[in-house]
Amino acid sequence: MTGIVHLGLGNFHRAHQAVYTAAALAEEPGDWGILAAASTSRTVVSALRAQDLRYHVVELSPGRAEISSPAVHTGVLVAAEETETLVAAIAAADTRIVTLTVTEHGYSYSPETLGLDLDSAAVRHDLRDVPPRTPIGQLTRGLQRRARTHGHGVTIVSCDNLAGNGRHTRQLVREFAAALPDPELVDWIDRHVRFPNTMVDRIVPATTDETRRIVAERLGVEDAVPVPAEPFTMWVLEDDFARGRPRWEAGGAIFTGDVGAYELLKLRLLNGTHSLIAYLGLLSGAHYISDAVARPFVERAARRVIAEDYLPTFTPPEAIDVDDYVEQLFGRFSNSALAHRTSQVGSDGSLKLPQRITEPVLWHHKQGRVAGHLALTVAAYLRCVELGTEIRDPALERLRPLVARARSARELVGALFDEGQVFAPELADCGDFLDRTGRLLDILREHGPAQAAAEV
Ligand code: CS2
Repeated sequence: MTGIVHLGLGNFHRAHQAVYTAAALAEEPGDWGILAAASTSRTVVSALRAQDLRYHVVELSPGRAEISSPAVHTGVLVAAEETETLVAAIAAADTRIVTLTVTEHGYSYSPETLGLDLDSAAVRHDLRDVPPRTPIGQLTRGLQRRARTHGHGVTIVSCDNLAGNGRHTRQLVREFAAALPDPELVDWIDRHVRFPNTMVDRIVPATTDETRRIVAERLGVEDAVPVPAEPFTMWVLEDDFARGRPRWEAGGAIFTGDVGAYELLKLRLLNGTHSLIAYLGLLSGAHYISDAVARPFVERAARRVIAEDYLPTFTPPEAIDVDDYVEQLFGRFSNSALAHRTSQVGSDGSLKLPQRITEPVLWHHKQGRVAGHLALTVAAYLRCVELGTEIRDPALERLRPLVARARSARELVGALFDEGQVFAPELADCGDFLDRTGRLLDILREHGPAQAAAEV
């Protein structure tokens, strides 16, 4: 029976929460089947329906592939086409948890204020009495229906790389609810809905023909949508659930009050460093993260951004040995079997970078220091934008005119921070950081990434 509704049926969900839920149910059976919604794409939904909702996770490391098949889905659907079914499922009394992997893009917040982007066409659309298109609209409409029908509480678990993801989701849902003509809804949400913070971690690239080939060769079955993943996996959650949860500990999940420390550890050391590796890799012709980090200048820059710019800015969780964690990270980045594309990690930089670098840049600025490798991260991102490398990014249309207009690298950096609607306005006041970013962009233009990294 369905106990969990999931928004965001991408590879990450299928190699992360689904795997933990399968382990939990194997140890302690319960009504925790997952109904998973893709936002607009039919590809995975049609394939899974044709395969009786079964698929394989292929754990890859050089010379090794371990295959498993988590059988936890009770249904799949396309949110854009079956919105009523989705809202009804979120509202169903049997649904006790709603999980989300909709990426930074899916939360409809303004990058400048982090509040709900009430000016966006999608949010304005969803506030009318119509089938909602945004995940925040779908969630809130589902909650509204719960409040008006049976009134049972529910837990919403964000599994995306946002700082304070539970707290942030709660804020966005409350803001959406407050904008509806329903004066009691915010109060109902406050009393009945929990939003635990979580840290999720597993490198899960896109499916390739090679992934399909491994499954066919090993098991003799055709799986159109297997998921490649690294062996490493981690899930850390606050144990704050309104109506129970699966025994995710069975899959290794950690429940702690200290999720914030894990979140910063991961968002900065893994994700922040990943972005730098991806942009330096793209600028030096590396298609894969493992190829990028194999370049000595990229590895050096990655080690320095961790040691000099990220590590000083937070206190790691007590249970973690940071040196081991960092060594393990480089092992993970170097996993060539994953074929993790630099363009995939480099995509959506306008949404990812603010989550990864804003607080650290401000932290160093307050100490009177410029975080040089964070400046390099932004400069390399801008260089990819101006060269038109193969990254997808919703801000590209907005940024291209700034690129065309700017007469110097420093002017372009100023325009990005002032008018780009990418970073929080406080960053525009970090003049030394902007100067350094401009200087590094100049070096990237004239001498390329290795020279820029050498001159940070
Ligand atoms: C990556 C993440 O694409 C990206 O930005 O940094 O998807 C990363 O692979 C995961 O967060 C790992 O848990």
